[in-house]
Amino acid sequence: RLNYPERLNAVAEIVDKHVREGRGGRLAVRGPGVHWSYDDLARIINRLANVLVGKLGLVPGNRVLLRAANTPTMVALYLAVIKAGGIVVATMPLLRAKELVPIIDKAQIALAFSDETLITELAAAASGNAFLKRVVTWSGNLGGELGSLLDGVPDAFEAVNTFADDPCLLGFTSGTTGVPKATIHYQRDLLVICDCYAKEILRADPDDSFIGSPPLAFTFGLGGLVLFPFRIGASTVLPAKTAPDDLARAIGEYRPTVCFTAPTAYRAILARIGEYDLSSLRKCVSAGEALPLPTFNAWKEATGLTLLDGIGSTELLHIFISAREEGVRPGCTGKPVPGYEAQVVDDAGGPVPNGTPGRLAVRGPIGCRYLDDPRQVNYVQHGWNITGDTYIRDEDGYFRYQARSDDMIVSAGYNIGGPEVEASLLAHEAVLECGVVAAPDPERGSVVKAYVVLREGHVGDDTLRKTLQDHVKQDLAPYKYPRAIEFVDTLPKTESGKLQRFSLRKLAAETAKDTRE
Ligand code: 3UK
Repeated sequence: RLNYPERLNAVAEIVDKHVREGRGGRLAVRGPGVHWSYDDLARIINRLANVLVGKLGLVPGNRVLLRAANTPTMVALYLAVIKAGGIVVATMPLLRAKELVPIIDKAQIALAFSDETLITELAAAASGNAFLKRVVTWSGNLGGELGSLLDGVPDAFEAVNTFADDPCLLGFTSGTTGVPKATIHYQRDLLVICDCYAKEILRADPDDSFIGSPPLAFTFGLGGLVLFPFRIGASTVLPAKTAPDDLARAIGEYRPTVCFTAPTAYRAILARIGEYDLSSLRKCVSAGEALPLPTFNAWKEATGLTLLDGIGSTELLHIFISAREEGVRPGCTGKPVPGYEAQVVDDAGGPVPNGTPGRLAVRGPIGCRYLDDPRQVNYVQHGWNITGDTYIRDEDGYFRYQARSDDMIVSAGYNIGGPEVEASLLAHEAVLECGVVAAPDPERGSVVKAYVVLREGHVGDDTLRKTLQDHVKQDLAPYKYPRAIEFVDTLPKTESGKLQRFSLRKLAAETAKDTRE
């Protein structure tokens, strides 16, 4: 399956191949004002690669920062850099100058591209920076400064004859503390995730059309919205906006068949499901955080579709444990993706028995390689990738998520996973969203504290607090119930759709301190 030649340029395999083999007329990219065939896409990539090499002096191995929402130009630039043998560093659109600086410095970026709408923070980061020499902007589709550079540039560009193990992207992790970590990925990795996860689990076909919300700077989005569709000659849809409501409307408008987003977006769409036409969808993938059983059930009931849960990471590029359409075990993430092995281990790295919680260890065709980072030894131990998640493997080989290992709540000697309590709360009709973390407590060390966003029409008072506590006590081992419940309007989320547990924990610690004083 993964016998790639020694020399491999991923873009030649995922875009040019379709042109070469007579499929160039097929649809590749749709978006506002854009309807590109594979012929169009290949030509645009070639022209951009000619700009990169001919006008901006890119040589293979150079790192190029890209900054934009998920637009057709962003996709084309991403692939042009790789076709020219460069290394892409894509940044999350919402990052501020002070968050961009460490990325520029760590990756030693000399050349950057930015959509005009996102230039302010990049310009601030670039000013006085020792590495960044040139920032090119564009507007709309291939317009503005980039458009001028494209004038008169030839349509042909021979893919740089890279090695399969030449680096082609640096994925920065969204860590909450310290210097950001950059994970190195190689030309072949881009094909590996298509040929393992997408081919064996997702099983889309060339007539499928993909849509979703994760930014391309998040490798969940890169795979789901670019590499997976293009590998098989299917198409991708890039709507202007991708908040849950916009995504749901775009599904009605473009009628795509495959959707990639995070559980929180599926919940937000469910809350207003009557307003949308989702009838074109046939496959829906959920990743980024645990998929609670009530969300899985509600999606099934509302759409008839099985949400395909999968855990992936920036370190391993994409999903390595996944549910599959046949034999889904709701409440579990699933089984290792073909090509990968997974086990649950103790602190010494030895496997624990089935049914016992421990650290998730994974190995397969892609492994974690940080760029010049002492934290490499934390992620890779004895040849296994330690993802930082606590899991239980059951008798049948299904992996059940517990929590990020750092997030496990220890209360009066019990280990409690916040996500399990969240899933229980979400099954109650009053609860729209929730986050469960440890709050410091003088007697128990910590107590379970829930932050709850209510659905319209419910009032957050002591009666409801008691009702929710009783609900959890009925549903789970009683010691897991949230001793503290706070009703809030929103929960802090990252740009990739993850609950910021760190912020909630901090809040819980501050509140606990205030009430003690
Ligand atoms: C958590 C999940 C439970 C888990 C990602 C798909 O999320 C991605 O990458 P990140 O580097 O975060 C990795 C961590 O996120 N997680 C992700 N998916 C699940 N936890 N169930 C899930 N289904 O803690 C993991 O260690 O941001 C996801 C594809 C590519 C990705 N980069």
